Amino acid sequence: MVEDVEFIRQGLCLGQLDILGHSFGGILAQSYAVAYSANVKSLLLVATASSIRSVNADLQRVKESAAPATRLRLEALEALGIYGPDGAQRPEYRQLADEALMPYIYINKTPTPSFPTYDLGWDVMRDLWGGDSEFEASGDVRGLDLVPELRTLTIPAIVIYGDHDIVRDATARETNAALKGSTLVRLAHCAHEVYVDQPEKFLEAVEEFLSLSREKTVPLESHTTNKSNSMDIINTDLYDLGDAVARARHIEAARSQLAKTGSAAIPDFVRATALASMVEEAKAEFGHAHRREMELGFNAKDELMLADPLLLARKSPYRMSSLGSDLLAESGALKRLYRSQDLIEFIREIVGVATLYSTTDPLINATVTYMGDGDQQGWHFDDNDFVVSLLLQSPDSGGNFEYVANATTLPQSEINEILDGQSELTRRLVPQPGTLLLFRGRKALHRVAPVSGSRLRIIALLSYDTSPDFVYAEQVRLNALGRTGSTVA
Ligand SMILES: O=C(O)CCC(=O)C(=O)O
Repeated sequence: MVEDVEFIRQGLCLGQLDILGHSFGGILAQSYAVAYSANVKSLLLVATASSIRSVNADLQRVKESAAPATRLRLEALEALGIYGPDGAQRPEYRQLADEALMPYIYINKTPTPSFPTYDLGWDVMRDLWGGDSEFEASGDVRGLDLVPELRTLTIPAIVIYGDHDIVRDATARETNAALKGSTLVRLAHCAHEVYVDQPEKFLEAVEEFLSLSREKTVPLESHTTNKSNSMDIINTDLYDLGDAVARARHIEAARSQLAKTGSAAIPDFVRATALASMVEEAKAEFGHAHRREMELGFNAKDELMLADPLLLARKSPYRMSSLGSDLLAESGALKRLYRSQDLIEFIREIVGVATLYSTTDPLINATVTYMGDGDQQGWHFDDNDFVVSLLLQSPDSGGNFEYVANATTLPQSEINEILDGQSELTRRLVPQPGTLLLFRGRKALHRVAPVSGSRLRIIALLSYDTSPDFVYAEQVRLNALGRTGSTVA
């Protein structure tokens, strides 16, 4: 199919193309862009996916949400074989599959269901998609995963989908994260046929994207969240992430520090002007931060979850104030840095994971904590994979970051010593303002030692996860921010 597109491009003497692909067409558009990137000016991906893994997860959700009787009958027909002797899908199966799919196809303009007798190339469909179920692609497309190759592209791209789409948030975010600098647009009240359900909003997004991508000097910016250009924030004098050699050197240095010590400190990562604006932003919101004074357990993980109940019951003090992410402006330096694909890709390569995403949690994605005299944050493991901290302001003294890497597999006696402040494994860091600090908070037992003096310790905490749809438990939001919803209580 990719070769067919190229054949048509050449046959029509077209130059570089703006390619828009919807649904399966989007998979074809991505495959073409990967094979012929030099021929693609921009990529518009609508209600689509970048891996069959995600397609199958999307379809599974659709099937699971069908009425129980429909689902049972679909499965019974699947066991019998969904293709009839005429080589087409059995009409009853096709009708039930359409019924299950319909709420995800249109929500505004549901056409009168007529269930036409499909006159398609069933043989092609069967080879390509598979013959066992409409809800699992198991034919030739099985195993297709464009994500690694999409990461190598530098083509301007937009990913559009609906909030009622077959395509789940996680699927759209997978594509958005893979395509450097791409824009993500989630249309409200809109299902899979986005151009039918929300034609005006769809066209507006497409037109704005095309006009921005034509003005080469204007950085692409999202309708929603992904400000792509953060080079005015990152200190490119020291960290020129646009230069492949320099970038690889920084990644290697941080990676080896992480492997040796369980954390990687990247000093002066943000420009002095950006740091000053982040401090100002954080100070301006201090009055809205949630104050907590409580004792909490250390949130045991992995093997430690089976530890002695007495150890699990050990608590440490939390005295601090935290600002929810919803109170930081999306256009501010902190949020822009947090959401920047430049930063996310940089961290992803340092920590050596296949995928890394900002969290979809509305309250805990980029947060700020403030600690005054006597404040501290008790020993704990994090729920998400990676927290990256950026110290904004040092206190007069104290407030060191203490941690023990890979603590989830330590003997219980060692955990007791860590909690008692007696373990020799504990490392202490005194971060400086502007230092980006990476640590595997899910595996490292860590705390912030008591602060002293009148000057606040102010730190930004940027949460990332290898899964695109990570959100924190309500109890975590309640403990940290005193609320679970996005308005101040
Ligand atoms: O404030 C810090 O330095 C560390 C914060 C922390 O422990 C966390 O985010 O889990």
